[in-house]
Amino acid sequence: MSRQATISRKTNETEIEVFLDLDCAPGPGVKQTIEVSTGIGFLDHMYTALAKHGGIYVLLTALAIEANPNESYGCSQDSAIALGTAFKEALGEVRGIRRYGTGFAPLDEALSRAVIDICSRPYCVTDLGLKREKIGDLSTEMIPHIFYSFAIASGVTLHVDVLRGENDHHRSESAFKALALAIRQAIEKTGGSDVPSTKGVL
Ligand SMILES: [Mn+2]
Repeated sequence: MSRQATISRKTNETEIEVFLDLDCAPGPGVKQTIEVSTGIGFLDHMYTALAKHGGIYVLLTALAIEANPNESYGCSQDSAIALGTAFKEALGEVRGIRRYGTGFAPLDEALSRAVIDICSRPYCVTDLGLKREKIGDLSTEMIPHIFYSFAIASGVTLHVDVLRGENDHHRSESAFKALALAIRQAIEKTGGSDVPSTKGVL
Protein backbone atom coordinates (compact mmCIF):
# COMPACT_ATOMS: atom_id res chain seq x y z
CA MET A 1 0.00 0.00 0.00
CA SER A 2 1.42 3.32 -1.00
CA ARG A 3 1.54 6.07 1.59
CA GLN A 4 0.72 9.12 -0.48
CA ALA A 5 -1.54 12.14 -0.20
CA THR A 6 -2.48 15.19 -2.21
CA ILE A 7 -3.82 18.25 -0.43
CA SER A 8 -5.13 21.50 -1.90
CA ARG A 9 -5.72 24.23 0.62
CA LYS A 10 -7.08 27.62 -0.36
CA THR A 11 -7.72 30.46 2.03
CA ASN A 12 -8.36 34.14 1.37
CA GLU A 13 -4.61 34.66 1.69
CA THR A 14 -2.93 31.66 0.13
CA GLU A 15 -3.28 28.74 -2.21
CA ILE A 16 -1.31 25.63 -1.30
CA GLU A 17 -0.83 22.42 -3.26
CA VAL A 18 1.08 19.54 -1.74
CA PHE A 19 1.83 15.97 -2.72
CA LEU A 20 3.67 13.58 -0.38
CA ASP A 21 4.96 10.05 -0.70
CA LEU A 22 6.35 8.82 2.62
CA ASP A 23 8.28 5.89 1.17
CA CYS A 24 11.19 7.51 -0.61
CA ALA A 25 14.06 6.84 1.79
CA PRO A 26 17.15 5.87 -0.25
CA GLY A 27 17.11 2.31 -1.52
CA PRO A 28 16.97 0.19 -4.64
CA GLY A 29 14.51 1.51 -7.19
CA VAL A 30 13.55 4.52 -5.10
CA LYS A 31 13.26 7.87 -6.80
CA GLN A 32 12.87 10.84 -4.52
CA THR A 33 11.80 14.13 -6.05
CA ILE A 34 11.64 17.33 -4.02
CA GLU A 35 10.19 20.48 -5.53
CA VAL A 36 9.31 23.20 -3.04
CA SER A 37 8.24 26.71 -3.91
CA THR A 38 6.75 28.93 -1.22
CA GLY A 39 8.07 32.28 -2.41
CA ILE A 40 10.25 32.35 0.73
CA GLY A 41 13.74 31.13 -0.11
CA PHE A 42 14.82 30.13 3.38
CA LEU A 43 11.57 28.27 3.98
CA ASP A 44 12.08 26.34 0.72
CA HIS A 45 15.57 25.49 2.00
CA MET A 46 14.14 24.18 5.32
CA TYR A 47 11.33 22.14 3.72
CA THR A 48 13.76 20.68 1.19
CA ALA A 49 16.05 19.54 4.02
CA LEU A 50 13.04 18.11 5.89
CA ALA A 51 11.91 16.14 2.84
CA LYS A 52 15.38 14.95 1.85
CA HIS A 53 16.38 13.58 5.22
CA GLY A 54 12.88 12.36 6.02
CA GLY A 55 12.94 10.17 2.91
CA ILE A 56 9.79 11.88 1.67
CA TYR A 57 8.88 12.74 -1.90
CA VAL A 58 7.48 16.28 -1.73
CA LEU A 59 5.90 18.54 -4.30
CA LEU A 60 4.80 21.78 -2.64
CA THR A 61 3.71 25.11 -4.00
CA ALA A 62 2.43 27.97 -1.87
CA LEU A 63 1.13 31.11 -3.50
CA ALA A 64 0.03 34.30 -1.82
CA ILE A 65 -3.29 35.32 -3.40
CA GLU A 66 -2.11 38.88 -3.63
CA ALA A 67 0.82 40.74 -2.22
CA ASN A 68 -0.05 41.73 1.32
CA PRO A 69 1.79 42.40 4.57
CA ASN A 70 0.79 38.92 5.76
CA GLU A 71 2.27 37.18 2.74
CA SER A 72 5.24 35.61 4.47
CA TYR A 73 3.18 34.71 7.54
CA GLY A 74 0.38 33.18 5.48
CA CYS A 75 2.59 31.13 3.17
CA SER A 76 4.65 29.72 6.01
CA GLN A 77 1.74 28.94 8.33
CA ASP A 78 -0.57 27.57 5.63
CA SER A 79 2.14 25.46 4.00
CA ALA A 80 2.96 23.90 7.39
CA ILE A 81 -0.74 23.13 7.97
CA ALA A 82 -1.01 21.60 4.48
CA LEU A 83 2.13 19.52 5.03
CA GLY A 84 0.78 18.27 8.36
CA THR A 85 -2.61 17.45 6.87
CA ALA A 86 -1.00 15.58 3.97
CA PHE A 87 1.33 13.72 6.34
CA LYS A 88 -1.61 12.51 8.45
CA GLU A 89 -3.58 11.47 5.38
CA ALA A 90 -0.62 9.68 3.78
CA LEU A 91 -0.01 7.69 6.96
CA GLY A 92 -3.63 6.65 7.27
CA GLU A 93 -4.44 4.42 10.21
CA VAL A 94 -1.50 4.26 12.60
CA ARG A 95 -0.65 0.61 12.24
CA GLY A 96 2.53 -1.31 11.45
CA ILE A 97 4.88 1.62 12.08
CA ARG A 98 7.36 2.36 14.85
CA ARG A 99 5.28 5.34 16.11
CA TYR A 100 8.11 6.96 18.12
CA GLY A 101 11.07 8.61 16.49
CA THR A 102 14.08 10.55 17.73
CA GLY A 103 16.48 12.55 15.62
CA PHE A 104 19.70 14.38 16.42
CA ALA A 105 21.25 16.51 13.71
CA PRO A 106 24.33 18.70 13.89
CA LEU A 107 25.17 21.48 11.49
CA ASP A 108 28.67 22.69 12.24
CA GLU A 109 28.50 24.19 15.75
CA ALA A 110 24.70 23.75 16.06
CA LEU A 111 23.01 20.61 17.37
CA SER A 112 19.27 19.87 17.55
CA ARG A 113 17.10 17.11 18.93
CA ALA A 114 13.59 16.25 17.75
CA VAL A 115 11.31 13.65 19.32
CA ILE A 116 8.03 12.67 17.70
CA ASP A 117 5.15 10.46 18.75
CA ILE A 118 2.61 9.68 16.04
CA CYS A 119 -0.24 9.31 18.45
CA SER A 120 -3.21 11.51 17.45
CA ARG A 121 -2.43 13.72 20.46
CA PRO A 122 -1.46 17.01 18.86
CA TYR A 123 1.07 18.86 20.97
CA CYS A 124 4.19 20.85 20.24
CA VAL A 125 6.98 22.14 22.45
CA THR A 126 9.94 23.95 20.93
CA ASP A 127 13.00 25.64 22.37
CA LEU A 128 14.96 26.99 19.42
CA GLY A 129 16.67 30.02 20.96
CA LEU A 130 16.73 32.00 17.72
CA LYS A 131 17.95 35.57 18.17
CA ARG A 132 17.84 37.25 14.76
CA GLU A 133 14.61 38.86 13.56
CA LYS A 134 14.84 37.26 10.13
CA ILE A 135 16.80 34.52 8.43
CA GLY A 136 16.88 35.44 4.76
CA ASP A 137 13.30 36.43 4.00
CA LEU A 138 11.68 34.33 6.72
CA SER A 139 10.66 35.95 10.01
CA THR A 140 12.40 33.94 12.70
CA GLU A 141 9.30 33.90 14.90
CA MET A 142 7.60 31.81 12.20
CA ILE A 143 9.96 28.88 12.70
CA PRO A 144 8.52 27.60 16.01
CA HIS A 145 5.08 28.39 14.58
CA ILE A 146 5.80 26.17 11.56
CA PHE A 147 6.64 23.23 13.86
CA TYR A 148 3.52 23.96 15.90
CA SER A 149 1.27 24.16 12.81
CA PHE A 150 2.68 20.92 11.41
CA ALA A 151 2.21 19.09 14.73
CA ILE A 152 -1.36 20.24 15.26
CA ALA A 153 -2.41 19.51 11.66
CA SER A 154 -0.77 16.08 11.62
CA GLY A 155 -1.90 15.12 15.12
CA VAL A 156 1.56 14.27 16.42
CA THR A 157 3.29 15.13 19.67
CA LEU A 158 6.48 16.93 18.81
CA HIS A 159 9.37 18.28 20.86
CA VAL A 160 12.16 20.17 19.10
CA ASP A 161 15.13 21.61 20.98
CA VAL A 162 18.19 23.32 19.62
CA LEU A 163 20.76 22.16 22.14
CA ARG A 164 23.52 24.56 21.09
CA GLY A 165 24.78 26.72 18.26
CA GLU A 166 25.75 30.32 17.50
CA ASN A 167 24.47 30.82 13.98
CA ASP A 168 20.68 31.08 13.62
CA HIS A 169 20.75 29.65 10.09
CA HIS A 170 22.60 26.61 11.46
CA ARG A 171 20.32 26.35 14.52
CA SER A 172 17.21 26.39 12.37
CA GLU A 173 18.48 24.02 9.69
CA SER A 174 19.71 21.50 12.26
CA ALA A 175 16.24 21.61 13.89
CA PHE A 176 14.49 20.78 10.59
CA LYS A 177 17.00 18.01 9.90
CA ALA A 178 16.51 16.56 13.38
CA LEU A 179 12.77 16.53 12.75
CA ALA A 180 13.37 14.80 9.42
CA LEU A 181 15.36 12.01 11.10
CA ALA A 182 12.74 11.63 13.84
CA ILE A 183 9.94 11.36 11.27
CA ARG A 184 11.87 8.87 9.18
CA GLN A 185 12.33 6.62 12.19
CA ALA A 186 8.75 6.95 13.44
CA ILE A 187 7.11 6.13 10.10
CA GLU A 188 9.37 3.17 9.39
CA LYS A 189 7.32 0.06 8.73
CA THR A 190 7.74 -2.74 11.25
CA GLY A 191 6.66 -5.39 8.77
CA GLY A 192 3.65 -6.21 10.95
CA SER A 193 0.25 -4.58 11.13
CA ASP A 194 -0.17 -4.07 14.85
CA VAL A 195 -1.42 -0.85 16.38
CA PRO A 196 1.51 0.43 18.47
CA SER A 197 -0.57 1.26 21.55
CA THR A 198 -1.82 -0.60 24.60
CA LYS A 199 -5.16 1.08 23.93
CA GLY A 200 -5.45 -0.80 20.65
CA VAL A 201 -6.16 2.35 18.68
CA LEU A 202 -4.34 5.57 17.88
MN1 LIG B 1 21.72 26.05 4.83
